[in-house]
Amino acid sequence: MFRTSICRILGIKYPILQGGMAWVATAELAAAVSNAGGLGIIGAGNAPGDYVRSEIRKAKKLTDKPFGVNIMLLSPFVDEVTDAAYEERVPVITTGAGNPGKYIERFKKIRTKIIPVVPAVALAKKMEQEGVDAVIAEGTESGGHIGELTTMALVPQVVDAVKIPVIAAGGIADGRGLVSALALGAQGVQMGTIFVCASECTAHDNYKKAIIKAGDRGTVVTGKVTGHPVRIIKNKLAREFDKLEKVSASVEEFEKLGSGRLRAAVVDGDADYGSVMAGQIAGLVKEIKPAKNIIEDIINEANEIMREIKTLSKEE
Ligand code: TUI
Repeated sequence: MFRTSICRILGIKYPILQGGMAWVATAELAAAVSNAGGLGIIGAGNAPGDYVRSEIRKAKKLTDKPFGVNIMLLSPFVDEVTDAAYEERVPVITTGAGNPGKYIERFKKIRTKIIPVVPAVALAKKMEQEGVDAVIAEGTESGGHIGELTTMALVPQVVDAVKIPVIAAGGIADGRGLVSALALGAQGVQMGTIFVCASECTAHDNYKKAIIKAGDRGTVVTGKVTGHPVRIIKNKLAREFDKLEKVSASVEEFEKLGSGRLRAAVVDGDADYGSVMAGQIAGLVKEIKPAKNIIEDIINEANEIMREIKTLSKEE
């Protein structure tokens, strides 16, 4: 059960992708997720090509299963990161924060699967025309840089607009989320926040604790005026962003406040003034456990729900 088209396309056991989160999604996390039957993804974020290349090589040593690299298209190093992923023949590329159009042809030549994140129907259609293998329809419930539409509204509209497989992301962290995404027509899910709290994730413990402590209203969207809104856990940094918003500060002031803050949160464990990116589903994340247990718990719960649904459909 749950062996969808995306499992066949990517060569994975379960239709579960791990978000390629900047700083957070290192080779260790990606390999653990791939070893557990999902698709682990290394997050390139704003890192230089050499760093990404060494993470790819590390992941190859840690797993013999397929894994991916997420290329963050706003990165100043996007070209060298793309070169590294191409030269290392990474099996799957996901992209975020932009239109990957100019990189598609090159990866298609070497049969790398390419899966862009799309925040709206128009980009999904465009990507399909340009020959991508699938799209990730990511709702505004997600952590980090987000679009405007909710997962519930976005996913079925993208599903209806394209023929390629759609992967749902945003607000998903358990079996209920997986079954819901499949009900909306998705062929799989991508999850970020829950995998931050995988034991194998190298993010600082304070980052993980902030997610575990967060409730349903524990996140906030910052930096809307910059054109790149980012969802983070409410903390002192979030309040500073709020102050800037109230005085209609310039884009430069927002960018200055945000600069280096993700690294501070993930690497140094600064949960007060760091940018603790996490999705609205943080309230559902209660513990740190191995990636294998995260995935198995999700699949078991999803199977249980499917059994319940079948019984329900037989009742008058
Ligand atoms: O990319 C993400 N999430 C991210 S990237 C990131 S690093 C960052 N930090 C500060 C500011 C900006 C980035 C942290 N989290 N998710 C995938 C995603 N892609 N969300 C939204 C989009 C997106 C937005 C617009 C994808 C395409 C797009 O297209 C615009 C166009 O050119 O058509």
